[in-house]
Amino acid sequence: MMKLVRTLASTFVAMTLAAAVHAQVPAKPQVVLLATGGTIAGAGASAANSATYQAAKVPVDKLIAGVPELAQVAAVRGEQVFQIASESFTNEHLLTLGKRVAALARQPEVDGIVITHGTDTLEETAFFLGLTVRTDKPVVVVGSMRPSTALSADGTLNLLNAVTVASSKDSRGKGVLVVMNDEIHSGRDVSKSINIKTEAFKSAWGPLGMVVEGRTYWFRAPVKRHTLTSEFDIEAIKALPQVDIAYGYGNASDVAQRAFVAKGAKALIHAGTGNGSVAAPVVPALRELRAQGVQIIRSARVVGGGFVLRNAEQPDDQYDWVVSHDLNPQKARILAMVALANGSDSKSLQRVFMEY
Ligand code: DAS
Repeated sequence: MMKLVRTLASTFVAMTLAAAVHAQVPAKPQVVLLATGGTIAGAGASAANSATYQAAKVPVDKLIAGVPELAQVAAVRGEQVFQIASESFTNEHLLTLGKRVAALARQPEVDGIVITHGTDTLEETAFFLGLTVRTDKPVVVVGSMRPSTALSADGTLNLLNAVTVASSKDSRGKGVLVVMNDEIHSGRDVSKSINIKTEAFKSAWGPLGMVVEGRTYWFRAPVKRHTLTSEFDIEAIKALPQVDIAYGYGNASDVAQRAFVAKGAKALIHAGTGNGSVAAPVVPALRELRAQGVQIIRSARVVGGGFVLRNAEQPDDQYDWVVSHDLNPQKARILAMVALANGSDSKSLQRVFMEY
């Protein structure tokens, strides 16, 4: 009898101690990893292949298994949303991904979301999510410039850093973030600026911070509207309108612009030379297309660090055109699609380009 009492007592003490220890160890953040493909899931024929490889090969569970250190940062579970190279993203892919991110963000037990993504259009997806997903939880988009099979592959550390940022409370409320090469960027500002180096992503106004050895270091916060301060909501978007981009250059004609509209474009982004300049032979076509109800948005092919000034190179007030402010052509396309899906006319479109 005494033996039974002693056994029960020691069991009770052991359970109480375990509960006490468990209570002291804070529960790990719950992070969901949504995999879409890209180089971070890529594989090359040999370790020497840092730029020749096939993107979108490695499945999400292998991505997670490839970085055991993730488990020290967060409880990570994966979903394979797509398995594609990101140059092939469509508007439908954006909507599907955005709705999944929003659904996960609404789940109380989810603390952060990481999206692995090809680097080619990563900046477009990150901006789109920042405009349309109503959450202050960290949403972090991450990719890599080298496949996991290459010497000095960058994907594993990028993924660990992305989960670290997604697990950090101080990442909340900063909009959708992009983590690449130890830097934390705003999804709005960042662009792939170099096509073949690991230091490929630059923000026109600089990164927001850095993540180094498991810690985040912040130096600034976004001032433009995003996520919870956005008037746009992914749940209200049924479809995104066709918006196309036409480059400006010497000897340019209006063939592309007319062809885009003939195929259903509802807005044209002019990737102009200099300050969004429009070549003389192209102006009449843009004015004609505007009169047909197509929105005309002047952006610039010039890489970041400035902005297109309204009524400077063209009489935008007279023509009822819009300027993209500091947004490059590919970012301007994303914002134009979201704003038009929300019913913006040219007046509200210009307001939107100044506020987001
Ligand atoms: N093709 C590129 C893409 O999927 C590969 C990459 O850099 O991620 O965006």
